[in-house]
Amino acid sequence: EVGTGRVVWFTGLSGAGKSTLASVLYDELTARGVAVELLDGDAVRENLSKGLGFSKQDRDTNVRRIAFVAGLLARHGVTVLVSAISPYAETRREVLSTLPNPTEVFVDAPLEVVTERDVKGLYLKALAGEIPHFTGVSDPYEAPENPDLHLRTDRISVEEGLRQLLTHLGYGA
Ligand code: GGZ
Repeated sequence: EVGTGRVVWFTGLSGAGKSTLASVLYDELTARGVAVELLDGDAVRENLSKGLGFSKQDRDTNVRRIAFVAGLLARHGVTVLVSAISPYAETRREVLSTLPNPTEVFVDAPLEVVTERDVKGLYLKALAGEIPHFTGVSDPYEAPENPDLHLRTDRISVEEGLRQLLTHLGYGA
């Protein structure tokens, strides 16, 4: 292997705070001079996974593509932050097992909380039946049973989440 990269994989419901936490971690690591890259669900689906939908097969394809790219980067010393719902436990387990130095971060807020937040108005639409296969509403989310880090974003601030991430990853506060 070349370099000492790693993959930090954020999983959780839409609106739980994956992108927010990945983004503040990205900024902090960048400020510390770490070579870091962010593979965020939205950007990935606009580019690498354009045309994929939300069936189990398409979500698994999306997750496997992300893991493939994350692995290439990590093996060249990059710290890769992945933010994707990645709802299927078995698929996460499978792809994480192929990645160097994987960390699974469960970004967790109860469905009532993310529905209440509804940053993008998607839950309102999903609950009205306007978005089929919406994770947590009409499609499964299989929570990690043993995540490396479990962040309850309804109980802790973004700053506290960042602090726990940095500590867990060995960067101190
Ligand atoms: C879940 C959906 C759906 C459905 C569109 N189910 O909060 P967002 O808006 O910005 O992020 C969600 C994103 C999910 O893409 P991922 O690539 O992370 O999902 S997966 O890992 O399962 O492949 C949400 C939006 O797309 N979105 N339709 N039906 N989220």
